[in-house]
Amino acid sequence: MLTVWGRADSSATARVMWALEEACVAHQRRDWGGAFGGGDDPAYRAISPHGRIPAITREDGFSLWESNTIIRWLATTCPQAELWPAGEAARWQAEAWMDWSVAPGRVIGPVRTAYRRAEPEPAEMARTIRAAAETFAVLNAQLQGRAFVVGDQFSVADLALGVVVHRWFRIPEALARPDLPAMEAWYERLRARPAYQTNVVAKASARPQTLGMGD
Ligand SMILES: N[C@@H](CCC(=O)N[C@@H](CS)C(=O)NCC(=O)O)C(=O)O
Repeated sequence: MLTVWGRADSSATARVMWALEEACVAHQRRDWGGAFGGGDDPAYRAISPHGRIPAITREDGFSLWESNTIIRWLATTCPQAELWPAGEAARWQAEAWMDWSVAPGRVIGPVRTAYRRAEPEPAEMARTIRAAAETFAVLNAQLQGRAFVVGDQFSVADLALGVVVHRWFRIPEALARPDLPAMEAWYERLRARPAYQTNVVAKASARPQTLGMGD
């Protein structure tokens, strides 16, 4: 059985848990990182060199770290899950969007920091939301006329980007988050997937003090 090391409310762990459930791969999760600690454990560092979560291990000694790399491994070792889009062009576009997925991850953090302050500053909130919206607008444009990130097939690209988008839509409306209609329609399609609900929506919402924007 595959073991995922990571706390459930971590975005990177949620991405891997979601992918495993989409691919119907048997797995168990061990709470790790954050308040659970373990990141500095030398045995854990041997499988995750930076001590970050998540990592996966298998009884035969195989292990892997970095959530998008774990998703690539999963898509390759479980071809029946059809997580790689069909065709050369779509397959490599999916790789590109996966690599790009760090960009929205970077801009959502400052938004969260700004409105979690004891005394939030409107100018900082507006500036960080504007910067985030510019990045998410790129994804919105890509999703115009497409059901999923690289076409009509759900793929690794959706898995790489779906978690951070949940954080975007958790920004309260009152903070003037601009409308991104194609991205919103895609988000609704993701929300209709049970594995997304269980591993992303439900887990992020478990931390109301952060308005559902766990890290
Ligand atoms: N690029 C890495 C990011 C890993 C990462 O920064 N994980 C965070 C949680 S989302 C972490 O380990 N934080 C420290 C901790 O939880 O102890 C990935 O996608 O796996």
